[in-house]
Amino acid sequence: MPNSQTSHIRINPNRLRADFDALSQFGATASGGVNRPAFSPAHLEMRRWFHEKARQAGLEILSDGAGNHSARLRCGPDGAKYLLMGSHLDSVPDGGRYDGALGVLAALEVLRTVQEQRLKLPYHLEAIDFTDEEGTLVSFLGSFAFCGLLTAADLEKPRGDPQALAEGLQRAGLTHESILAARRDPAQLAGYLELHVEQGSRMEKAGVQIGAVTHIAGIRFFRLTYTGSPGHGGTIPLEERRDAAWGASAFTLAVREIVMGGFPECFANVGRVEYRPGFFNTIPQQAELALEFRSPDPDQFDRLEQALFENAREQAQRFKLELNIEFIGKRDPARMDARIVSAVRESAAALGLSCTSIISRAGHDAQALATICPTGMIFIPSQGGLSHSPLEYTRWEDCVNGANVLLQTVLRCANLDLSS
Ligand code: HGY
Ligand code: MN
Ligand code: MN
Repeated sequence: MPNSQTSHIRINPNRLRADFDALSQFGATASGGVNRPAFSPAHLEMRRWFHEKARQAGLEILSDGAGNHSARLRCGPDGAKYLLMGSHLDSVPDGGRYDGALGVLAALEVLRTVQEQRLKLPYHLEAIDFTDEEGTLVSFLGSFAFCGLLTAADLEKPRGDPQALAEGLQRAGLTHESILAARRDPAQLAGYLELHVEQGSRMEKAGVQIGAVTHIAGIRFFRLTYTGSPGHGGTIPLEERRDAAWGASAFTLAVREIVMGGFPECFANVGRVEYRPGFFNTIPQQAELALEFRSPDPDQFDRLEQALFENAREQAQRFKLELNIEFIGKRDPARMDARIVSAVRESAAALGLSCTSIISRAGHDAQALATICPTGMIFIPSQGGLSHSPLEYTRWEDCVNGANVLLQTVLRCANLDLSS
């Protein structure tokens, strides 16, 4: 498989479209995007919607202690493993409609298509929605717990607001204990496939329809705090100040120069700077920065980290500040399973679609799953490369192409012995 009997099978684009439009209403913003941080009321409501859709389709429903939930189709022999597909239904604040949601809905659509066609596969199928991929609370909370990678410290010192995490868990009826016990036995998994929008402009610029992801860049995130002295912003001579804002600002600009100057494959972002006390007329005593940086390559990652922190310390010295660097978390670079990458390429070719190998610069649940089972990702183009924005857009025909490549890859994986 696919053989002459299955290579013509396609997902139902109208049903997928209806689901996509319905889902885009949850947390819809006036600017055309969505706002559904993990465990927000809009996020929990859309999860009930997913649950209901799966139930209507006659699929089994499964939830775990980390809030990951799935629809399951038994289409393999008794005792078979599950081939998992999915992504995430949460969004960044004021995000776009496609990031994550499309992958979950396409997975559900593949299950319904296989069910309607009464196909028998060597594995069962499961469409999963992972919790908090975007990290408004912890980052990859669901997929890390699922893969046994989450630690108690990740929950005790989350990257988001601890109060928001506590309240969210309460709303969702989950606890730290239930999350840490959510690990799935990898022996039950045949593999993991994720369809996602590229979130960059490489595919659009190259005019290519499908991306077969070969690697996913790693992410490291840190909190840096510069501490100086408070004082009157209108009276203390500038050369006598210990102004934390100066250290933070000089470092932020240096981040740009370091990456652009020596790390062409890498990215870095200072996504938030908070000054304390934070008044017009008081010198900032403290500046706290949220820093993350990304690399597809472990060696470059270490060199970049060294270069960034060397500069951070230089700025502290220059402005007579103290500096505290706190490690918050990391997502290691991941390699996709070569057999699945080939299956994606072959599926695209069989559907008459152009395909390129591509490295994912964004993070995905797939990089957690790659640590426990054969994993692959399918990309489709993002218009203008925009994502984490209400302007995120992918042409509908590309979404349908992606879902069909997902379906045909699922069928093609039946010819692979993914257990070896
Ligand atoms: O941050 C990321 O790369 C992803 O969108 N969560
Ligand atoms: Mn995503
Ligand atoms: Mn995202």
